[in-house]
Parts: sequence; C-alpha cells; structure tokens
Amino acid sequence: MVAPCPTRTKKTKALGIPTIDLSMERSKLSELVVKACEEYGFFKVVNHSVAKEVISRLEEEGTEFFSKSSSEKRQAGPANPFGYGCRNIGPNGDMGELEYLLLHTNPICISERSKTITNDPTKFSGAVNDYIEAAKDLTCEILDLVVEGLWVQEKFSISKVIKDVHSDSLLRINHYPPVSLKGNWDPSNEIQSDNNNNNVGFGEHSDPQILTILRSNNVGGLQISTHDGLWIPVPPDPNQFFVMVGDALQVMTNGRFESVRHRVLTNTTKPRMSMMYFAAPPLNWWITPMPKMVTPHNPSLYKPFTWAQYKQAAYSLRLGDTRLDLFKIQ
Ligand code: GA4
Repeated sequence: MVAPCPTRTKKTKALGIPTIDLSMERSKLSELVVKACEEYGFFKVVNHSVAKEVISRLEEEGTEFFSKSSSEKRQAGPANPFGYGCRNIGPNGDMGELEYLLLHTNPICISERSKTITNDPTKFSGAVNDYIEAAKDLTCEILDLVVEGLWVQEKFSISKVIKDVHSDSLLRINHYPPVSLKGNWDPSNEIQSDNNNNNVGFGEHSDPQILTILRSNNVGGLQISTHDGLWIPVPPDPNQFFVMVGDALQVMTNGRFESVRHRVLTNTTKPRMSMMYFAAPPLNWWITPMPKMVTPHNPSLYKPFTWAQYKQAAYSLRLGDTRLDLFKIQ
C-alpha cells in the first residue's frame, strides 16, 4: 500500500531510484549526484572502489556476533549510546523488530568496544576499521561531487570535517531476524505491523548526519519516501552502496536537498543485515548553510547550531520527529 508522508513540500519527477555510475566523466557525474540529491535525497552508486573483501569481512563479523546467545550479545551493550541494542531504538521508547550494534568510529572506541563483542578483538576491530576507512573515502568522494555540482567550491571544508580526527561519525550494523523466528524471540512484546502484515523493522525517520552510506545483504525491506509522500521499496544489492542525504546536509544546502525519510519493513523468512556509516562533523562544528547557498532572494532557513546541539535535540525527541523544525527561522 502507498501511504502519504505529510512532511513533504517538493515534488519528485519520476519514480525509480537513481543509479549513479562513479566511473562516469566527472562533470556529468557531479550534475547527476546533485540531481539525485535534489529529487530523492537518495541514490545507489555502482562502480565504486570499495573492495569486496572489505565488505565481506565486516559481514562475517556481524553474522558471527548476531548468532551468539542473548547473554553473550548483551555483554557488548546496552546501546546508550553505543553497544548492543535489541528492539529498543534511542532513549524515548521507539521500538523495532531488530537487534543491532552501534559504534563510534573513533579507532580507540572501536578497540575498547571490540573486547566486549568478540574473543578476537584484533580481527573484529581490523574489519570494522577497514570498512570505516572505505566508507569514509566513498563519502568524501560523493561530497566533493556535491560541491562541484552545486558550484559552491567548498570541497575542502566538507571533506575535511568528515576526515577530522574528532569527527562524530558512527557505524551501525542492523540485524532483522526472519519472521518465523520472531515469535520465539521475545513473546512478551507485541510486534508492530502495517496493514499488509509487514513488521516494522525500523520506523520512519531521517538520519541526523551529513550523509549515510548503506549496504545490505540480499534481503529487502528498505523503503524511502519520495517528495510526493509515496513509499517506494529499494531492491537490495549486496555489491553496491546506497547514499542518503541527512538533516545536516539539508541545512548546509539551505534546503535545496532534503534529508530522505526511510524505514524498514520486514516480512521474509531470511534475515536482513545492513551496515550504515553515518558521516558526521565534530561535536563543536557549526551547522550552517554554505555561504553560496544563501542569497538575498534565498535567505537562510535555519538558525546556526552546533552538531552537539543538534544531537541533543535528536536524542530528546522520537525517531520519526522532524527535528529540524526546532531550528527553522520562522
Ligand atoms: C537515526 C540514525 C542512526 O541510526 C542513529 C539513530 C539514533 C539511535 O538509534 O540511537 C536515534 C535516531 C538515529 C534519531 C533520533 C534519536 C537518535 C534514535 C533516536 C530516537 C544512530 C542516529 O544518529 O540518529
């Protein structure tokens, strides 16, 4: 069923998720990246340079971790904010049909947390760090294309904040168990379902960060909301990555891009596993529209705020809230 998404103001021209071939000629490429960010806030990238082995090593670590007993997994948690989470999402009562590992990308944090996750922390942290580096490079490549395509020439500064040693970027590995197992999983809790008997794996929301790089196994469930408020399913593609515009990039482009609202509905007998790299600036970094995105005809839509202030607001609200409204200039 197609459900309206009431927060949208723009129009999406055509249905169909944009696919961007990163081996294409650069000026055309930057144009297509900007178009996809404007029309969907979401696209798939192919011909990226992330090695298959980097992806499969992290996938293996995830599979091994989630196959452990609940008590073993809980040794890595609870996920407030980092560690192992099961069904609870964030601090304000949101729930989903999933379990997950949420990690800060700082190598010291990874190394410490790995000791609580596995008996071979060196192998685990090696796989995680290599994946993070690859996802970070891909993010910077895309952000460079964004600034080229927007003609704002601030390439250096956006990539710099992601590469900053104090960047607040995160890595999340989500595991959605198969439907058949859910009954045994936690019988005391009610499972949320939509009208088509799909279970809400992860409820509707936008990501607060600048950009999200998502990769999943071959099991579907991810849906994105178009600007017209239609939910469209995203066919899984384990060898490629999906890119999502986050709230911070919406502000940096002064609303020219909108963060994509998305959700995961599950109804299969196979487990879905996804890995998300959330690219964020350091906590003390000011989130403001890039100077060239503000003109007398197009004044700033947002009050300036730091990433720490925005995170605090996000964690004080529910998952599906449109938290940017708090920072809008009326
Ligand atoms: C959504 C994007 C990322 O998964 C996340 C999530 C975070 C969490 O799970 O702890 C939040 C959610 C996310 C947005 C609002 C707050 C914070 C749960 C929640 C209710 C790790 C993030 O950065 O923001």
